[in-house]
Amino acid sequence: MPTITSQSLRSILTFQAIAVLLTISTLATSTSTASAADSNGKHNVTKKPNIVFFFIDDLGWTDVGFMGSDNHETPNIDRLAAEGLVFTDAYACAPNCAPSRACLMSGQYTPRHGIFTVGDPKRGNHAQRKLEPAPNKTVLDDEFVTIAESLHTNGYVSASMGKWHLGADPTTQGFDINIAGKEWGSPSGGGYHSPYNYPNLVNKEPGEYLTDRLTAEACQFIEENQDGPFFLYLTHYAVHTPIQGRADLVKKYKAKPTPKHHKNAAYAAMVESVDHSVRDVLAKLDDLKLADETIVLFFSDNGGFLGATSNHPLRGGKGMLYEGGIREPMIVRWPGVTKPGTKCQEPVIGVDFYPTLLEVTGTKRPNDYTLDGVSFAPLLSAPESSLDRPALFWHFPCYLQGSGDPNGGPFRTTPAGAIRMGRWKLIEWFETGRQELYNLHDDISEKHDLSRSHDDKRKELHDAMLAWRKKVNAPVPATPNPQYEPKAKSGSGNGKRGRKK
Ligand SMILES: [Ca+2]
Repeated sequence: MPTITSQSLRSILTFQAIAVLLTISTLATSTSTASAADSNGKHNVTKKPNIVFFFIDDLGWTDVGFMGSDNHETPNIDRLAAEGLVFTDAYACAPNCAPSRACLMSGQYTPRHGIFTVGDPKRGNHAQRKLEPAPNKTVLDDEFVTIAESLHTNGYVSASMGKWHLGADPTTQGFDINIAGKEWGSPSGGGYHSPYNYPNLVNKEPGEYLTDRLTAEACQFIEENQDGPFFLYLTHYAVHTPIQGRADLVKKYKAKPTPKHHKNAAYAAMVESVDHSVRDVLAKLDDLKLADETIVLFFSDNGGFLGATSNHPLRGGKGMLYEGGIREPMIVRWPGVTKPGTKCQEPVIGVDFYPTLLEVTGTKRPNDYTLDGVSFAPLLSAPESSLDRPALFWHFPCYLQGSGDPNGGPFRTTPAGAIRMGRWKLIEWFETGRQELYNLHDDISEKHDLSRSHDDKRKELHDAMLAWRKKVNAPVPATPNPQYEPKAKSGSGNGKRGRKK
């Protein structure tokens, strides 16, 4: 919980942000409306900023140039980073798609909405599972008040363009417009090249590339709603499998020397198409003179898929609670509030976006509704400050096929939970009770398990995780799987491979 001191600091920082905003609002040309306040009355916004949220699928922590990719060319994303604030310790709420998205949209951790994984929580050979995993939901229940529904109460027009994955149609969850979103977790409307069959997407040129088309739709939405305020959730299917890039870009990467880490030419092409999306949307904001009154966010839903990319220097990838599965590139650009070229090392996580967007837009919290995150709005103008939050949590009571188990088992993950507190991170494996403790400041690659040498710290984090699980009523698998056959367990896997989705 924030202390009185931090609340005071927060008020000061917020006041500074508002002062800057007041300055830029007098220069702006839009006519959108005035003044609102949150439930505490502490953040008066004189002008409602537009929100453009680039939410990329499966993008790894180092998949973009500004994060150190050794191959992917992303000059426009790099420009966005240079013009805004980069969060170095930003996390998805889960190591795979649906739960991460459910947390982002609902503002609540996984145990509260019950979307813990994608599809079947028993993914993998049943004879190799020691435990019965927790039941899983695949649809975000209507009772959850999404960020789009909240922003709607404040006059925002919102569009979801691309992957939804939380039900049949995002317009049932507060979005005014849905382009291409369904329950699908991958581009199931015909892949990345037209002719395809996505909701509300009429086929145009044969061979048209989906990422390009969603970008064009996004630009049209901005143009049509330029009087604002608008919330554009540009939730690209890219760079999720199938790995299909634009032919001209694939050719370009195939002609380049083979890099050490990011070797897949088609995947590199997919990343570059995302970069083109950022290029075109930023250009549209510039053309319409909206850049100064638009908050641009860039984030991803889980770590890079090891069948297609590397998250070096992070350990693991999509489907794991190691850093490679959950740590994300993240940028916020809000001219006049964020300072160009700044970085923030304060840990933030998917559930923080909801309260942040409420604060920066002056939108009221929904009545009697839990928000698990903390607004990172104070960090935008003061990135060296702290949110004074005790810890971040993950809860994944499910199995995912593909290797990555620290004991050499056949799963990317067995049921597990994790906590990050300051520089420390603890992972607990529910099958065995094994715990791993890492000091992320000294060991970002999670190579050195300190659980035995730092038992007091291990216990401190474990106790905090247990208290959190109790608070959110998190199910911990404990029932033995009657079909478990100990001899069925293979010894393959070293934490670096994961071929299956
Ligand atoms: Ca994903």
